[in-house]
Amino acid sequence: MTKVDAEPYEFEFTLAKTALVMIDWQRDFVYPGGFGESLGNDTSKLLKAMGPAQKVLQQCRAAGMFVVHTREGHRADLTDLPRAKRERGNAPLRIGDMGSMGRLLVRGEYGHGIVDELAPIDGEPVIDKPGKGMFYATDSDTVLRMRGIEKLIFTGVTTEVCVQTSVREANDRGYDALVLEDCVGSYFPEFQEAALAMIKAQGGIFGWVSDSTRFLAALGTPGVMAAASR
Ligand code: TIU
Repeated sequence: MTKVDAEPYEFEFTLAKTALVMIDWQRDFVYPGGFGESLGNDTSKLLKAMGPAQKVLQQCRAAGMFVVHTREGHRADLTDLPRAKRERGNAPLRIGDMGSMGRLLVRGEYGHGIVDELAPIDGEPVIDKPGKGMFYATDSDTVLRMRGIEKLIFTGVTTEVCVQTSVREANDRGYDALVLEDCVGSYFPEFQEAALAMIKAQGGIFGWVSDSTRFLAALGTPGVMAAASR
């Protein structure tokens, strides 16, 4: 059992029953010219979480942890796009419209893809989701349960939208969630803070919060860890 220093108290996990979840690290959110910017956001605000998330991804891979990635997006014909999601707001460009990285939030477009730094490798499922949460209208629960996964460690964007929605969905499905605060990014610093506070309040009503430094210290040097578990 590995113990991570976290709030509201230590998060315990065993490697074989834990997955690293990389939420929506897509160009559409992180770079100018995509969906995030079309909503009026400053995409540069998300970049600082990418370095720590990359370090966590590399170390989890080295340790042999199961890794899953998600992408928010829609079919090219937009038949899975609710009217409300397309029409709400007054964005100049909407989902399905052409931006500088291709059609916004449409599967297969360059902007819909995951950034090179965090790109999935063989053996890491990529879950395409039409909504904000990773469980709604996806096979996330099946993929995780087939592997016996009980605990989820989250990085991704944005903290209070797709990460928090996924954490809440995971909580209702019986998973324990740990969010690494320097590995999740928001366009709004005040929402980042509030979202993390909500997750760990009331004795961990939705889960735990820690950071990459404390998590990686607990994970240890992968070689040592693998030897210890033999
Ligand atoms: N707008 C915003 O903050 N986020 C999203 O629309 N999707 C995700 O968080 N992935």
